[in-house]
Amino acid sequence: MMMNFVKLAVLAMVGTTLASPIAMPGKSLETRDDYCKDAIVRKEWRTLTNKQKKNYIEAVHCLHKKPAKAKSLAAGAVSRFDDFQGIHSKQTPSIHWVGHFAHWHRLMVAEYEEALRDECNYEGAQPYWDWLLDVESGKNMTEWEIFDPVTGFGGDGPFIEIKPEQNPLGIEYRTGGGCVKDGPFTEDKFKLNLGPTSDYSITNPHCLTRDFAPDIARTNLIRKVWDEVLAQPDYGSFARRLEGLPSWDMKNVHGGGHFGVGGVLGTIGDAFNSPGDPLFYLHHGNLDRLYYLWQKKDLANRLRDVSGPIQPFDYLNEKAGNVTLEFEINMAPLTGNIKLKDLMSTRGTKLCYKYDDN
Ligand SMILES: [Cu+2]
Repeated sequence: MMMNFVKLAVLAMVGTTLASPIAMPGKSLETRDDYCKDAIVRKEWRTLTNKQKKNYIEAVHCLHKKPAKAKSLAAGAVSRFDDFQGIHSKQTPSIHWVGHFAHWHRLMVAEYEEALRDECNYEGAQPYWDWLLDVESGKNMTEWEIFDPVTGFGGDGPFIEIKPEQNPLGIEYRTGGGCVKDGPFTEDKFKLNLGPTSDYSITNPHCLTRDFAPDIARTNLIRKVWDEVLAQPDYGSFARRLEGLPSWDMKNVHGGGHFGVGGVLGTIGDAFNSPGDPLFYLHHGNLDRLYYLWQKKDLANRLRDVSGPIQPFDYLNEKAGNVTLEFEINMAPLTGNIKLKDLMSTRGTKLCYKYDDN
């Protein structure tokens, strides 16, 4: 409601022809959600046509063939696709269970989307994956459209036995673990160069793995948890509920996607190397959509509301303070420093996209 008044005020001030971005003197930009006028529209994967799906997958392959630009960051990176995995790997210890979790990943997905568009002629927006639809369908994971070998990302790997000490999160029912068997990202077509160890100075070509854990998906990717995230009264509690805990004591949608698909041995379940699975960007696209849906419930305030610890798990601020709008995310050398206030709006000064359902 509040936002409608703000919008009306803006329209009254500048007239009704808002063809180009107009800076509002005296009004800080982080409170605006309509700065960019030609926002691209992010859609749910299954709503794309087969041609659009093909174009997206081809653009990912294209990025995977372009030479790396950020070798100073991870010398083992070979491709532009690796660049993004490298920046996440390097910063993993400082971007999870912190106040800037949602903004950091929002920016990463947007930069990836921009690379697909600018460097690989992809004309669409970054799609997202609404896993609630799959879980609620009651179908087996192997039948979910997103894993289709022809129109999706391919499915599980073959089952690999593990020892209990390999499974600190106690993921009980797994069906895979090996190299993805079908679809566009099998070993012959697509190799990861960084990981699985933390030495990113070496190039280590290996396959994309998946290790479906259907019970993790089925119990975490549910509307009850989604609604709990949406019901949080402020950003700090929102971010905390979004990430949950690094255990299954609290069901959570972030871990549900990573470990439901990645299990114990799958790439997307590896906290450092998870962006090696192209599905990462659709999962985080959906989490970003959730962030926007939450913001929209009280947009005027939530375009300015940030908090949460600078240091991981430092919810009592014993080590450092909370992030503020002036807090800077550093994705160098992929992007320069960017303040949280420039990432609050998906249609602000830095970002320019929206979602199909809001
Ligand atoms: Cu992450």
